[in-house]
Amino acid sequence: VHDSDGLPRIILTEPTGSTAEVLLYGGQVVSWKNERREELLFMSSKAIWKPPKAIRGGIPVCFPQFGNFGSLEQHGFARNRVWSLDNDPSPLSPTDNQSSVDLILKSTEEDIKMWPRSFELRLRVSLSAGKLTLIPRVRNTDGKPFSFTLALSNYLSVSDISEVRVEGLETLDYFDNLIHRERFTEQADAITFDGEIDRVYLSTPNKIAIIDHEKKRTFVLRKDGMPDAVVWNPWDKKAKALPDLGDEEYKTMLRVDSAAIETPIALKPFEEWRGRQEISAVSSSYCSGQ
Ligand code: TA6
Repeated sequence: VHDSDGLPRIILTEPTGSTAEVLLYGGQVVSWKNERREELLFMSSKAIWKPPKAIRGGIPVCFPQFGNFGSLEQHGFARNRVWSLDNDPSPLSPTDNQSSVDLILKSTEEDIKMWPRSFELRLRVSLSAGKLTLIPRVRNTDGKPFSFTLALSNYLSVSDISEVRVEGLETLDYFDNLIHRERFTEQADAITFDGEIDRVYLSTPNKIAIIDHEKKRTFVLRKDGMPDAVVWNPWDKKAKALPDLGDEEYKTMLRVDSAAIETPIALKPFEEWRGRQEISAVSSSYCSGQ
């Protein structure tokens, strides 16, 4: 664990030389570099690395509420809390602690005032060659059932948003956050970007490809237990309105979240939900539709 700008972080390494950095603050991945030391995740140059502000970039964890789909603050409070190292990650298999870390956030008295349920939120972050895996788990440690919505907000670094295509969401229904969450159906071919987009795609397949032609790189997002996917780019007007995002930085980011939003996840007392997402970054040889 090493401590720069006052926020303790864990650095994961693996034999081919890629690295990842995870903060205890927010349980947030803030960097994932490939073996050529290229940063694969977007981090705003104006991100505010100071609690209680959420850091704009990497992979914020939105829990127990996504967006303002509920009564809590935007995106819940897990991303604004300091998590701890989880010394009892069972029943997940033990891992070598060089390329994997287990974090935990337990509800506090403070939290219970805001969201009167007691929970244990765990996150395993594992790094392997060309792949970053996140396994979120939520255990209901309360005496009564509760439900939650959740998202892993993957800020991906792209060369030029107008050169990016997303495959895997064609023909799906989505909520459009820009039009009072009205429901639409996606067209039949890949999504491209020429303006602000803020959508929650529903019941998506487990594989979504984000193809960045210029950087000759494709991200493949595979997910289980999180049926929905958020696609967000603020574009120019919103980017200027966000104090923690550079005015031009919408051009080099795309957020594609693994999420459970439309159908909140319901847990009985002492039941545990587990999700999984894998992001892999593959080179130019990847042709779409594979
Ligand atoms: O759908 C994603 C979204 O809710 C957008 O509406 C936008 O608000 C974005 O998240 C950023 O939210 P944040 O609280 O991180 O500034």
